[in-house]
Amino acid sequence: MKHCSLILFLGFMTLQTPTSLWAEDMNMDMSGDMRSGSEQPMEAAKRVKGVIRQIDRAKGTMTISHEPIPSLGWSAMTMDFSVKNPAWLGSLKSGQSIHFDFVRQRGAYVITAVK
Ligand SMILES: [Cu+2]
Repeated sequence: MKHCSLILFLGFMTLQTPTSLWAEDMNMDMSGDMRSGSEQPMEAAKRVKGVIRQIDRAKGTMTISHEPIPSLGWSAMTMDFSVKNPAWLGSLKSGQSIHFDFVRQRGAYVITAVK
């Protein structure tokens, strides 16, 4: 998670000047997420493969070791994801390999589908 955030932050800083030229148009479609002005639109879910390391059913989150995601500039890492429907956690267990889709929502990463 740490280096994801760092990369996003650096990406944001780098893009800040050119982005500001069209930020007003972008904000119309961006459901309030200030940082979505970077290269990937919020709506495009990313599909990735990973291994569940830990499940927190109380919080509705999972810790997952995911494979690299070149389109986000992420290398493989272990990080926390929220789950859109916490009921899914009931049929998952740590150690399990999954394919999942996720989006970034208000600074958190939310899994929208699990295969
Ligand atoms: Cu990550």
